[in-house]
Amino acid sequence: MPTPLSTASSRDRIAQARVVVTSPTRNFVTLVVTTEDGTVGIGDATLNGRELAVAAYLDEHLVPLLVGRDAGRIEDTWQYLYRGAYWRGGPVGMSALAAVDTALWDIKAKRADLPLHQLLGGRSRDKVRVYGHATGETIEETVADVGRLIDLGYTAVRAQTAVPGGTGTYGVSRPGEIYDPAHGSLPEETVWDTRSYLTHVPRLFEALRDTYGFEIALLHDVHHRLTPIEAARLGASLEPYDLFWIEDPTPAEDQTAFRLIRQHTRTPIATGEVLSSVHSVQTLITERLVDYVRTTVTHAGGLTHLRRIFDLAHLYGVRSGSHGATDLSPVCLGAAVHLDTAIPNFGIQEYMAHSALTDSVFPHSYRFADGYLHVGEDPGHGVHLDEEKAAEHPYSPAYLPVARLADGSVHDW
Ligand code: CS2
Ligand code: MG
Repeated sequence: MPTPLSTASSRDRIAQARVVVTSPTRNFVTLVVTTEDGTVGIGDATLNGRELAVAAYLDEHLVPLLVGRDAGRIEDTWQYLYRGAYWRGGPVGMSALAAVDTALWDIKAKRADLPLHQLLGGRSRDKVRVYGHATGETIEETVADVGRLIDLGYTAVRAQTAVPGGTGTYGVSRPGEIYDPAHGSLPEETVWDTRSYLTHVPRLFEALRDTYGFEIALLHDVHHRLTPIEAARLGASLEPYDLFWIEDPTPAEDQTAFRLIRQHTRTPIATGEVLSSVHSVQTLITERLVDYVRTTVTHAGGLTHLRRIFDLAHLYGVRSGSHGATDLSPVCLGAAVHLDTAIPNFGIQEYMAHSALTDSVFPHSYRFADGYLHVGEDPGHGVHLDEEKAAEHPYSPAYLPVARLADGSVHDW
């Protein structure tokens, strides 16, 4: 039987794969794969707060299997690393696999001298609609911040506001900083008050509709903090404000919880940013329990597997709404914009602009204009890594916060 090694001409083989960990504003893990003919492809493997686990998985367990393989056999490499591991899936393994997959698609597109979306079937749309983030300590501050995004051209905005009685509310940035919840060598501990939240959030959206009318699409992230019946109540109380979606109303891994939410509200639902496999969204999609699936390139096994998820979703009228927080590197966003451009059932793409420093370490050809991301026409996914600059910003430990209730017990953050 021919093996991948014996069928590849020597120039098609992977000569080297290296992991680069860098922290230009925040930590990123990047896999750099080089073929014998000198083509370089890169993939994002960043898992917020657990970065070095993925770096070690790549360094110790995947890189040794890659060297000498045919770089063109993307599907075979995916199956070999996924099924061959015996221990399948999980966020660490799937992020590592995603980086390999993304780098190999980058290489294939560069060697074909085509932008990646051409290999995924070509354009289904000219540009990719995105939503931005508005935050505030008070309803007034969030209303003003939504206005700032509208002025920047956004047609869709996610709105979060601090909740009276809580601390360090999810989604609210530190003064003068880009929103990034990961900080410090120990997790920050915040206090969560569900009752206060459930009465406060409808007031925010009432104020937003009073100020800006109904044309702007408004989104809200619940961040897995409610029980199914609480989520059902929130969805129903937000119906007058016509949200584009509520996101992660309950912990995403409990797929059947969404049945109960669905019975009680017509507010559209999105979930999936913490999920990494088609199997973890299968019930959500096939029972049409959600409207948008938020899995993304980096945490869901790369373009190969994410495409599989979105194809399943397409059969059931579910659309994509990929996670795009700044803890996913520009490499993830660049690859995602190609997939968003190509698939028939694209819904929306989350977009939080990276810092200028992050962008200088990862120069890229995608660009934001008038509320949309425009995919570049450079060969590959169009995102590069400046290794010299990356080396100036070494890894710096940072953890996501942990939420507790007033009685001190741990809650979902
Ligand atoms: C979030 C993220 O973007 C989102 O919707 O839920 O900000 C999330 O908290 C981080 O990506 C965690 O790493
Ligand atoms: Mg979210």
